[in-house]
Amino acid sequence: MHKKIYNEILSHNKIIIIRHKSPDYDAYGSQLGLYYALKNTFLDKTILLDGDENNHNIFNKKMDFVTKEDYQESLLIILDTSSENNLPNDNYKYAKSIIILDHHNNTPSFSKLALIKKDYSSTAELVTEFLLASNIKIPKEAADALYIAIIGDSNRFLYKGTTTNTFLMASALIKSGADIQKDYALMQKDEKILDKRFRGYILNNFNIKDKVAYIYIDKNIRSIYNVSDCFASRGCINMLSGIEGTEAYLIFTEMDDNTISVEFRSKRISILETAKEYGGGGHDLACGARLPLGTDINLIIDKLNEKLR
Ligand SMILES: [Mn+2]
Repeated sequence: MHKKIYNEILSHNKIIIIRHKSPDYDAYGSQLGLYYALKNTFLDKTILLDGDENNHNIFNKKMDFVTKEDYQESLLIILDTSSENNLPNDNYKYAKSIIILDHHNNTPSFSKLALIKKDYSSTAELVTEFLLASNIKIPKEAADALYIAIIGDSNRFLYKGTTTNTFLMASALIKSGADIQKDYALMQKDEKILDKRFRGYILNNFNIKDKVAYIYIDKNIRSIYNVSDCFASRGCINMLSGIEGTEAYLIFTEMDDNTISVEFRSKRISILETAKEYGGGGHDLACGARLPLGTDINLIIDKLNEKLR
């Protein structure tokens, strides 16, 4: 599979690299890591970055302005998602060819080349493995981006996907020049005062029903604390971990695009099927979905409690 992907890259002069919308460190880091590595090796190829931006972009590199015409001429590489409704826009439909590299538990239906390793800590782990297997040099900028991505998704080698291979890849990245103290410092920026206070709001206002802790964040609360939708949902979900007597925790957030985002987390029991029932996806213990505004969230909580019983 590595060889096939390598040949596909070789045979295209124009390459667009994207990842899921509302990018986290793994999405951004994989995207930029692959970008810097390919750019460094294939000097005559045009390589473009596309996708929505948020404050997880600590990489000092902005996305490009990419048109539908660009897509029509390009090989598209999609990272860290295999699900069409999780892409930043619909232009993937026009791409000449598509490669997917992902570690989520979904089966893609729209690509001829997909490398999916659902047991991997991060997409960056499999991007690093691909680069090493293909003898593509990993320049320092790429090493830092990929290292941050692995750290972000594994929560510093804490989560279940962390294996000997994760450490091998991290080791290779440090050998390639990743400055890990600088990377940690980048990830640990001070938080805005209102962001901190918003965390307090969550801790003071969450609900518990049977085995599920949850909170519903509406737009009004977001505007009082002036927090972005991505911070309120993904950025704060860990605030509800470790509550005695619970098995799972959820944050429902009214998003800027007028959907409700649900972040699902579970301590032990897979809840992925429940996320998938609502059109979402992800991992067994950490997944997400989008719901139309006005959805009765009690139904989801009841369904989850059934599962956890
Ligand atoms: Mn990921």
